[in-house]
Amino acid sequence: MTQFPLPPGQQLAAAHKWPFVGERAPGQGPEAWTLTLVEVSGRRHQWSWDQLLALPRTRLEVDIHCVTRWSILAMPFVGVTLADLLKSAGVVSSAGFVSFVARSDRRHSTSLPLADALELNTLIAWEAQAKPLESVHGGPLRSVVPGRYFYKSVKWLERIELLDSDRLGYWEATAGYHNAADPWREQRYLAPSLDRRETANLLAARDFSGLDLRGIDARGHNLAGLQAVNALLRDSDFRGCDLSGANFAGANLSNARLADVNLRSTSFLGADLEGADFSRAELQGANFTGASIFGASFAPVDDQGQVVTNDSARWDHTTQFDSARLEDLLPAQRTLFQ
Ligand SMILES: Nc1nc2c(c(=O)[nH]1)N[C@H]1C(S)=C(S)[C@@H](COP(=O)(O)O)O[C@H]1N2
Ligand SMILES: [Mo]
Repeated sequence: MTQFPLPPGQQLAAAHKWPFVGERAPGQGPEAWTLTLVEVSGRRHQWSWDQLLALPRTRLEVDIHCVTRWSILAMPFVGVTLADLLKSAGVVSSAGFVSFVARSDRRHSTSLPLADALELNTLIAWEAQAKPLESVHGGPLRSVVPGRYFYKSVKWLERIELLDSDRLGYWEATAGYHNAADPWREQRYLAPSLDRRETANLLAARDFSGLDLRGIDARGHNLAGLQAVNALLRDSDFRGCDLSGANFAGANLSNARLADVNLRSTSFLGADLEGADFSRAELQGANFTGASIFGASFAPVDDQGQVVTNDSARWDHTTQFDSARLEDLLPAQRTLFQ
């Protein structure tokens, strides 16, 4: 069911431009897709493709909320609910957790408390938008967990494991994604903790190159000329900084807060700027060539989802944008560049 307004910090993407995020293709395996369920006891159940299609079907309209700030409302999925799948196997489980495991090169997975997964109406889906699920979106089979950030929905689902104790998923274990992932509470990321002193030393040295400083709070500092090549700065907060002439080539600044920042002649060559906020920033001479700007904001949006042009970033002919990449902006943001 569609809920309005959007969860905090999310913006609408166009339904016909469903972005793909993360891994792009499944790993090798037998051609015929099967789904395996492993109980806590180790007991296994397996469904062939035909057996899956014969299970009770559910059509669900799911609001997709990606942690990099784009949402698509009411995406229609068809599949079998996790509850019906368990029922069909005669499994009544008191397991605490469920892990969804992908057939992918890195054995991608994600987990949830089993009670939450059931209550949220988790779907094992093979169809979206009335078509077989496309491979980039996890076809032939993916899990879909309504009411959680989309990283809780695994593409190329091949195994479901019931667990007594939780086993963190790939993004949760390696990249600090929040394990609870509730978009209404903005449970996006956990940052590694930097102590005050460490932060102060780093800010004074103005060299972040190659460092993992996710979530760093650098608000209001003079960081002109900062070197931050290939730095991991997701979810960092630079609001009100002077970052003129800084070098963020290859850096990950997804969801970074860059509102009210002086970014004159700053380089974002090939940087990941998904979900970053540039409201009211000065972008004269900045270079966005090769940067990924999906879900980035160049002006805040109001309650109606319209951009507040008065609070837009400022740029001119010396700002370098890839026109092709501007197509990736969410519809409301794109209007700024027309
Ligand atoms: N196997 C697998 N599943 C995955 C991922 C991944 O990298 N590998 N990324 C997750 C993330 S972060 C998101 S936002 C969604 C993206 O799904 P989409 O590409 O269909 O939009 O898949 C999730 N499931
Ligand atoms: Mo994501």
